[in-house]
Amino acid sequence: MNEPTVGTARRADDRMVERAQADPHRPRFHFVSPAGWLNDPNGLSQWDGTFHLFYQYNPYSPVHDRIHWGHATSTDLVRWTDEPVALVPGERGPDAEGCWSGVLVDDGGTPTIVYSGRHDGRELPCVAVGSADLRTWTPVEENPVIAATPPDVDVTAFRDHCVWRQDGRWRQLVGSGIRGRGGAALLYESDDLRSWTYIGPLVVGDASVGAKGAPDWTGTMWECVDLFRLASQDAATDVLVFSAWDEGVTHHPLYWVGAYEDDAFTPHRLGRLDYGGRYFYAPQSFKDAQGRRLMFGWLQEGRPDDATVLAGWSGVMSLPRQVTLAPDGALAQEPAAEVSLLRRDGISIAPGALSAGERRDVEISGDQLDLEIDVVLAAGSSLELDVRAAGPVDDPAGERTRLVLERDSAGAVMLRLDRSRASLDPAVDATPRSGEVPAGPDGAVRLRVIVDHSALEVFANGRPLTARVYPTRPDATGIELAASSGAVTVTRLDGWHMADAWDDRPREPWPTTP
Ligand code: DQQ
Repeated sequence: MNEPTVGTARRADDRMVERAQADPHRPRFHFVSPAGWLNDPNGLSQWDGTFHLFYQYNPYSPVHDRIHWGHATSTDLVRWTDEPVALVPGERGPDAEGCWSGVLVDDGGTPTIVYSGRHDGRELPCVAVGSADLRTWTPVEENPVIAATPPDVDVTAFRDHCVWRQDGRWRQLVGSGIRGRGGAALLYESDDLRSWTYIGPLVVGDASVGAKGAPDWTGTMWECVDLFRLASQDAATDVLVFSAWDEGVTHHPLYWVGAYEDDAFTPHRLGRLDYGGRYFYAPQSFKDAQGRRLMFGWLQEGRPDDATVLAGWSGVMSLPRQVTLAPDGALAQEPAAEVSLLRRDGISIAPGALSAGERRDVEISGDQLDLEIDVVLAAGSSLELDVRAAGPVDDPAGERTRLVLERDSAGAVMLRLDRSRASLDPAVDATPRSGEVPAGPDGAVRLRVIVDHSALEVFANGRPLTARVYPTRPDATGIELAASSGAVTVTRLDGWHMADAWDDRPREPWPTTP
């Protein structure tokens, strides 16, 4: 996303919903907005058993403009009901140019949103209180509740919030950056969510480390900061997730694993949250009633803006992911268990050993699939898994999205996404993606691949790679396995068709109370 625009569109294009529903690239079991624009997940929470997903939303057009908060609820995290739009930019005042990202907290029983109000081209923290059913939201008179950025700090930007209770008081992080240094999370404290005291920077990055745009470059501003504690068997670790931003460019989500103590966060290690980079951007997480740390992120588009406008919709919400601490101290992610509620008509096969150069069709096909594959890679071997495949493998008129797992002679395993032949449309993004996969000495990798039209979510031993693909051929539904080198053994392949999460009723850009 480039620097968001501030336009004045207030009238929906009347065929937008129809066009959105007819688009073959629109996912059928990921959450998408009724039509128009969707970006970050906001206000993730569970109240009396119901999950609430709010999101950055433009109900008028599929462009980032005068952002509202859309709202949907679910009891199982996969089938969602549209709720009335929660926040609408004011006619004037601190959020007249948009209600940007934020969180939902329980203020002694009162649902309360802390968000970034945009006005005069900059954002400041605002608060809105909700009715008991979380359907009606009223911005408070004190907005903006923090009227200026901290004195004596030359910030690159100041927006997005992480708010929690600590020692009987509220604490808040605001995403920011310090000019000439790097991204930052700024710490505040409050008794009432309305009046805030600046404590100082919790942690500041160093934008001079690494090449600008490298996959782990921390950027000049941190969007959507999210601080949480994760417990493993014998230790608790603090995690600070942020999305690295620089001069209008949304780079990628990263995380620090470290220790939060005494108003400071000591980073121990930096990790890439998702190897897809900007295709899993601005994530937010929450702890559900079972104690799981669940996360959603925004899958940005990979086709040009004019194609998106024609399509009538933009932006996909990821499936819910459970985040845990991996044995190597990094984060592990898997789709939440509820995703399997949508599985239908499974197949279970054990393809066994594949010799170098051998290629096999898998007897499941489609554009809504969930695959689980256990593979053992000998040193120097690689497995190719083609999804959304049409045509013979060497056919220039064919299409195929290729995932490659390769193990080098030293035993290191890489996951790669090759979209160079994913679409015959030359205008869509085809840049490759890759990242390291932790694997034991036996080279075993558990792969989970979820295909939902243009949305692709892949997990290799818990490391995710998310992307978008736009095949043009209606028959681009094939699945193929191949060993491109060395000895590869596929010990298990389970696959399912995935049911639609939506019925065929047209969705309303301005949903009414269900
Ligand atoms: N999107 C929001 C901002 C946030 C950015 C605006 C990240 O609050 O920084 O829609 O995608």
